[in-house]
Amino acid sequence: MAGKHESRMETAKLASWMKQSKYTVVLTGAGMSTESGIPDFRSENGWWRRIDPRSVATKEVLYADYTLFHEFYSMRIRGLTCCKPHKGYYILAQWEKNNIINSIATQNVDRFHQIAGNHKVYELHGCIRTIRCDSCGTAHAMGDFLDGSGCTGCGGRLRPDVVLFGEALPRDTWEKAMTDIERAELVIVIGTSLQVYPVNQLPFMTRGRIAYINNEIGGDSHQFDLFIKGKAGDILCKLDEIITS
Ligand code: BV8
Repeated sequence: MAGKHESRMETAKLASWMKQSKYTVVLTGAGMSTESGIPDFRSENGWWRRIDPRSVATKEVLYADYTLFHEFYSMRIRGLTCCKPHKGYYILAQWEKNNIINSIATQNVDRFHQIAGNHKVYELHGCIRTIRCDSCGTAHAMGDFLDGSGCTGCGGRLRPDVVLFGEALPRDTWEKAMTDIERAELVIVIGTSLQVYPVNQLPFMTRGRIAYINNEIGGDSHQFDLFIKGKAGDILCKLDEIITS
């Protein structure tokens, strides 16, 4: 794996690409939030290691085992209350403000990008902070979900506005993210194993370069023009130092 020195070279190279690029899009996954204390899904202490994704985040479980579904999402929602965006998130917000990046497409549902100040954020897998009735779609307060209430209108099951396995991604959001990525000169992929379809196809739709910042290389690194092994927060700080120096 790249040693310290190589990572520094790669980081300098990415910084130069960012300076040249007129249209840069960032794609983030759960690895962007682990430094904020939120477990990711598939690395050592990720959620899914202990709970198989397809056994919980699905429509089937929502109807076949609401207790499990409710327990899993309540735990994740409560886990959010003591976490906040780390420095890397604020760097991305500063980069949007300074037109260094154009937009962020994220698989994350914690809304940390918006909390840190980014405005053009495509939530490809929805948001865990808002609740709706799965039958009639009526929005409900978080408290209604956490205390296990049913829909006040139709008695249906309440659920977070996340995209469950087997559900389609929000069409408009997907289209916008795809259009941005297609026209991008540079796509920076941060903290994702790229194992979930169809988001794992997104980076490769670009006409531009693809840089991958991750703790580990999941697939083969040849798919990317540049791979920087490291923690999202650290690498974003180093990139920002170079760009703003
Ligand atoms: C759809 C819900 C069609 C919200 C999530 C068989 C083969 C191929 C595909 C399929 C298949 N069977 C089914 C499918 C399709 C399925 C899929 O892809 N399954 C996978 C698991 C095989 N996809 C779907 O069902 C999608 N819908 O296809 O619909 C359709 C079309 C029309 C009409 C109807 C249907 C829906 C996918 C969305 C599922 N929802 N979550 C929630 O509970 O959160 S997915 C879940 O995984 C999260 O959203 C998460 O974001 C996402 C992706 O995971 P990552 O973000 O990549 O996280 P992961 O832990 O995997 O990786 C983190 C990485 O970061 C690691 O590499 C780690 O090393 C690194 N890291 C950690 N810390 C750091 C770090 N790197 C840097 N710094 C750090 N500090």
